[in-house]
Amino acid sequence: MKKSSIHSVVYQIWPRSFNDSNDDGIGDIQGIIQKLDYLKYLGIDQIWLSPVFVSPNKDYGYDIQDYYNIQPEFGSLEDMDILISESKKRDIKIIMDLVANHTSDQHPWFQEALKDKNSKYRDFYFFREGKNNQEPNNWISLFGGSAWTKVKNEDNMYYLSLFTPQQTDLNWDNPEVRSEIEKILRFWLERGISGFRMDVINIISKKEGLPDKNPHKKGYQFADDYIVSREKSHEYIQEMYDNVLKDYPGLFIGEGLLISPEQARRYCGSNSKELDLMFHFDTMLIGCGPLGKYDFRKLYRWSIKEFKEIYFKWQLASINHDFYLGNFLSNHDNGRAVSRFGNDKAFHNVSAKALLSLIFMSRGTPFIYQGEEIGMTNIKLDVEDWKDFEAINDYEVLQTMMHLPKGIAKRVIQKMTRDQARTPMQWSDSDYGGFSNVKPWMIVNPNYSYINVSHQQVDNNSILNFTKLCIELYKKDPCFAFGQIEPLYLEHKQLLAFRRFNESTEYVVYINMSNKYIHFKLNNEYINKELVLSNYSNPLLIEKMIMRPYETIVIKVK
Ligand code: TEU
Ligand code: CA
Repeated sequence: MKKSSIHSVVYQIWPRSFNDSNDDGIGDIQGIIQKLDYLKYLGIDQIWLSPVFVSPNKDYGYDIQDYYNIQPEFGSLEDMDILISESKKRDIKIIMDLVANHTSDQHPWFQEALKDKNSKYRDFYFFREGKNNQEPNNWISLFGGSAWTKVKNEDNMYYLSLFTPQQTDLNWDNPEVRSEIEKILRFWLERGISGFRMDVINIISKKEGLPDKNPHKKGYQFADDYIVSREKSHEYIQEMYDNVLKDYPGLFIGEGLLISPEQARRYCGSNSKELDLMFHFDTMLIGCGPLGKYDFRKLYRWSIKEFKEIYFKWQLASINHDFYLGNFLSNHDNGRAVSRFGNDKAFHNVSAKALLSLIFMSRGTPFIYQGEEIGMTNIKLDVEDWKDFEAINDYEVLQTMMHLPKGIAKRVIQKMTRDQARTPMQWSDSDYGGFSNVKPWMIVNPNYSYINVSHQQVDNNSILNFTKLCIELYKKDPCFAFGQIEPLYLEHKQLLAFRRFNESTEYVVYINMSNKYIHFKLNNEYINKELVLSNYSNPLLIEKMIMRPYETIVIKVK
């Protein structure tokens, strides 16, 4: 376990929408370099860079065609080297995104496999014959529809692609595939990056023989335990650790699709020889039906009670199972946190701050996503504005397979589409939010005129300045990253509260998650203690405590 990397603040950049340096409407690496001073001023320690490798953009970089070169629209290898060295000068580390469950169908390995049935690359992937004029099995793609795509010009032949049909699943059972992945890791680590976020790393192994899931059921089935956290996945990650990761001091984070705390311990517990941190997605799936984010049966209604349950389940599990979590409420796959869990209208400022305070006061490593530090919000996106394959595909699937009327299907997608997270970063109130001098590849949220970095830099009361305070507080005391956590007021319907402590220090955190005034009795001991964080002016610490909508306070008890 690497204490210094875990006790650090990570800022996620989705490069396409971060900053455009050369006026083509697309964010790029030089654009990131231009903003390094801003990131330094914020106080972050590490950048997690969503994929910047050559990609045909079927899944905006998560479909990689060449792992050793940079996407030309983002720049060149030289630009990447400059980014690494300029970041180093500012004491900022770079974590790249390893997408190795699948490659793009344009990757030379896959192209070779298509061209020549006898090529060794055929076994880099899953090519299988269909059964009874149907796909080889009944697995569903995580983006809807069958997980199999028919090979053109070949009879009855399919390949496996658990995401888009252009993201072809790699066969990790093939040792040559694994050594190619290790080569990629070493190449970038030697170039000076300090770690990897590993895309869907817990589904790299698939059940032997690729059998039907729930064969008696009709329709495509989620393969579930046939792909998630199989024993072999652990084996392969351990091999990667032995051969590469253990030689580098950086941070290796796994993206866990449907993981349990017991599995998290195996992936990243303090005795694990696999990774350093894990993300879980339970909070992101709150209010969704059992089929996931486009399962609208619960109408995305969620309660603070459920939110608290998930929160404490994982925070306590991280202690009981001896691992650390990557704590986040936003990323490139989910709508904006303030729009979902806060109130982006009447309480925009305070609710954005309340949510940020939760991320930073939690046990583990805080991750913030570009724009979260200024409280960027969701936007009403028309069908023409959608850029994401998942949104476009699931719009069809919802109508044809789930028989939803068009209007409802549209509302479901609008609410949950990943495009919400991908509108350009709002730097200033000049045209296109200062992201670019030309019309960007994607619509800019019109609220850039008042939600933007330059306004917030000069406003003491801004979300941006609050984020800076949270970062300082988190970094100053390792108690936040590593200390114990004890829930308080578990039964309270609006209040999310807990104690954070170790041998030497102790804090109490109170967050009103609602838009109402709430009341509770404050422990007498805390009344004269130091208030170290608050999102309203003049909070009073009194026994008959009243908290205003989305008020958050942190008291240093010891
Ligand atoms: O996401 C994996 C994942 O779990 C997705 O299915 C996620 O649930 C989905 O985006 C929800 O809408 C990772 C990446 O973060 C995502 O951007 C990629 O599209 C995906 O893997 C495939 O590489
Ligand atoms: Ca550009």
